[in-house]
Amino acid sequence: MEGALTARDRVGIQDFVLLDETTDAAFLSNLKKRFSRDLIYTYIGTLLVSVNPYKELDIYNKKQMETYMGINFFELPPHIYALADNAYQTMLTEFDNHFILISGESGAGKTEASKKILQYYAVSCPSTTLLNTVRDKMLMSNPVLEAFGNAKTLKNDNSSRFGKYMDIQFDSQGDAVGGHILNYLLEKSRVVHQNHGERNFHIFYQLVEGGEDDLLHQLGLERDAQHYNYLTQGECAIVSSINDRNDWKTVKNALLSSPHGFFHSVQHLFGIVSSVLHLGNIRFESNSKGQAVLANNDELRWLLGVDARSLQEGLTYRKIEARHDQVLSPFTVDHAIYARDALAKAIYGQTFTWLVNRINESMENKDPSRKTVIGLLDIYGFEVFYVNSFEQFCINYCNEKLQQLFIQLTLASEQEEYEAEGIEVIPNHIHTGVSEVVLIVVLMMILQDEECLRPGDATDLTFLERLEDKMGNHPHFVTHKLADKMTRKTLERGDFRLLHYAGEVTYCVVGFLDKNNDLLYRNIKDVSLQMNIFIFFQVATQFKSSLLKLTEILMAKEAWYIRCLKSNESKQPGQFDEALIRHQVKYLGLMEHLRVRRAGFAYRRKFDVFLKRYKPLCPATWPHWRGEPADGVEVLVQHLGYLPNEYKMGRTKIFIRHPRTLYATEDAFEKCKHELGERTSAVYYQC
Ligand code: AOV
Ligand code: MG
Repeated sequence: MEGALTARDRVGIQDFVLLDETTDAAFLSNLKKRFSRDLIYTYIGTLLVSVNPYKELDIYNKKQMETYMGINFFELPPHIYALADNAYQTMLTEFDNHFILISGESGAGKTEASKKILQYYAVSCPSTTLLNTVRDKMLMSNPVLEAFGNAKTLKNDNSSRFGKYMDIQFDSQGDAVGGHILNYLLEKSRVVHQNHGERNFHIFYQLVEGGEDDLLHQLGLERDAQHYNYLTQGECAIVSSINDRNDWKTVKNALLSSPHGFFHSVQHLFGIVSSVLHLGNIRFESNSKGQAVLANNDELRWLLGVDARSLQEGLTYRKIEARHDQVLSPFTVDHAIYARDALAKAIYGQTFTWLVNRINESMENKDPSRKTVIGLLDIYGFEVFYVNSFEQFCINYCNEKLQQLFIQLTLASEQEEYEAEGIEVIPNHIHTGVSEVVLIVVLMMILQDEECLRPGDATDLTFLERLEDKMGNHPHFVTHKLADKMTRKTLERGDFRLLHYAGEVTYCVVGFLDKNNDLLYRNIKDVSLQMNIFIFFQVATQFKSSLLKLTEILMAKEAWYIRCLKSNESKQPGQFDEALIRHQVKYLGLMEHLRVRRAGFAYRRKFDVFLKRYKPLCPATWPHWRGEPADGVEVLVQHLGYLPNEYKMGRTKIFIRHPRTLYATEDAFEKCKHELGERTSAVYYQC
């Protein structure tokens, strides 16, 4: 006992469910104690809390992976491998679908977590040479998509600028047989504009810094990021934590070495990337009539597969359809720049979609036999900058939606399950209603679409005025008219503030309608069609419906959660910023989750599943129980000496209050399995 207490004191408690008191202070103190010993993982039941260490820890090697393979969740110290393994084992034994929801704000460690899980499955699943190729493709997809979809922001040097949901498909033996990626709303505006201290997508710098002399020569590129308008607006092309040359090699190898050479069009891909850079260097000047003309046209010849004349025309004239005719109306310089940037964004966005499609084709499972999946969700985290625009609006809405899903799935389902099982346990009032902000944002999106479609005089400001009319008095929505009264903080005209679950964010409405429309001028559209580029309308609404679909996909699966916490804002190892972490613990609802887990039962299993596993522990249930599974479970737990307050029998499941009761049963099972040898597992898996 003495020894156990000392160990607890030293490394903290591995599962918050076992904390003596469920106060914020106790929670934070346990987290801090563990963090100071590089123990970044802690459980709340089966939920995994992870604190970003901002340094490499020696806990992700093959030996560690092997240690966690096939173990019971609570047997070893908390680890992301334990969660990955538990989801995998449960999928195999119960033959159903699962997903792992990884959440947390920008820079908290979501993408790293999803990579660790993928690597774990790559190593731990049984393998054959054929299946290795599927696995390689899945692993290979990471550096490629990160190069094209991630960028340095002020929050994170490798920030995901798209949402990613990846299904890993397994056959009944547990072999990974296929994969599929769904991607969400790439932040295309970054292609043409970066805020101070931020960069464009990694691939541009990788190509310019790391590309071989021959390749750069063929593409007409200079080996100097400073030469490109689209790479220098953030004034930080070189970042000490990023090695673009090395990353180039990794990405290129991933693209070229992919099995079956499905990336035969790699050269074309780099051609498109370089076209975007050349496009960005096209400048315009005003002629004597105030019309835009190209100031330099030597860049045009480097633009892949596009007729230079029609592009030049498209960038400087607008084609208007008259009754039986077409009229060319000249652009001003501002319009021309707008048209150029719109084209660059469209090209890049479409290239990204093309990449995802190629990766999906290569990972496609050709075998129609039954399979189960584990889905991995890694999206862009909640973010607040000095100036927040349409992109943050969409990203934060997405996080708000997922937080709502988390609450719905965990707290509400916990309550619903107890109710369905006829068990009364939860004294706390749990708020499970639709988030206020989600409702506001949906209304905003409807109004925004209306404004976008309104001919004539709709502007960002008229949109904001309509918002004020509709929602002027809403406590979660504040504009400059009401700012002083409501929050005593002033807002600029053109700003509005939303009170998100993770804090308040002030958005600048400038550019909202335009970014939502994502339009290309008519004749630029014609040019883009030569490159097979699609045009999207009403971005926010489309995003909303794709998130709705995602929610449906997730709701049909069994959920596992990883909640990532950012340890400090300066991306430094060893710094535990208490205020920052307390804030995240609060808005991620971790204390609420803990209280619910404590009020209820830490473990639950269907009667038949529980009986299947543990029946060797009781002579009356072994080798066969002839009656109802519930009665068998009752006989079994009586035999094991469970006290009445340690468990409850629901309608279809047994609920065990405390993990330690289960540990004891598991220990007994392991011992018994050992004694009975192969026979037990054979019977267990047969059922
Ligand atoms: P994010 O995915 O949550 O942010 P990342 O997973 O990219 O955040 O993590 C940010 C950085 O933190 C990484 O580049 C690593 O340097 C470090 N890091 C995170 N997890 C670990 C870990 N387990 N061990 C060591 N270092 C880690 V965003 O995509 O911006 O929302 O949109
Ligand atoms: Mg990320």
